[in-house]
Amino acid sequence: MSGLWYREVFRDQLSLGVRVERTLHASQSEFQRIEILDTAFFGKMLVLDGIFMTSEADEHYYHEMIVHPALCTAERIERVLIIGGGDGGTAREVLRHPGVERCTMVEIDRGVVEACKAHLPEIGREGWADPRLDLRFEDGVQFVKDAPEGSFDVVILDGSDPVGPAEGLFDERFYEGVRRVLGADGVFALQSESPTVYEQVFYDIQATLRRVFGASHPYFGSVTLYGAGMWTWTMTGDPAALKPERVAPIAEGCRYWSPDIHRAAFAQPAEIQRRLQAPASS
Ligand code: SPD
Repeated sequence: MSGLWYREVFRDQLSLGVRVERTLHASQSEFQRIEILDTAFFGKMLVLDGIFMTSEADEHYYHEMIVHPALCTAERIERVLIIGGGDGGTAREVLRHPGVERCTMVEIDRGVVEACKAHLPEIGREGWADPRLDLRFEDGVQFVKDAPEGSFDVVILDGSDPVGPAEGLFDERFYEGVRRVLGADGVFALQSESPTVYEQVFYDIQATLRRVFGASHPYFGSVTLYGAGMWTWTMTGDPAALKPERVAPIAEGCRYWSPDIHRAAFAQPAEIQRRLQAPASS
């Protein structure tokens, strides 16, 4: 055996461990502990406060799924806002859409972006240099409060788990702010956790989106790094509104997302469907 094991622990009940070859970066920012590890299994990976965020080996499952369902269905996509997403993977996928004129990315922690640009450039790639990227180091909750009504077409929330600096991003008032900054047909898409490991968070997100936006469409997939089997994302727009002219320029370059995966991903597991359809689901 060589190297050390790094473990993410879920709810003090379960853990996922990976053997680490080398630590490429470790620092403590104003907000969190930032680590970039080199591993044989996942390649390089980003860890924030002990929570596995993204890895070279499986980042495409997550980033393609948080971006393309919304961007291939929304009525307009010229003005996209990303909250979080400090590794750059979400911005990279957004900027593959030629119809995006400006992608504003609001990341609270400059340290995450700097560490990823220096040690994990394989995630953000050419997105970092795209002139359409407007990168700001600010608190996403405050940014949304201050942004003018109807100033974005799509908002993507690429946050961490609901602990630490990401906690406010799971709050109903924040969702109300997102609704305000979106135009009438705007779409909100977000990572909505594991329905097994973070079961209540998943159902709370659905209930809150329904109250605030009148709709929530969860979709399902898996991301090995998140150690939870099934993973979910959710959007408020109509999943059936796939636009062929949006799909055409990006489909070839996708490793996971495709129109078939898109349609399949919105099929709800029976028990989740029953619970979401129950009158006062929470
Ligand atoms: N359990 C970890 C969930 C992390 C979701 N965000 C990942 C950020 C990747 N850009």
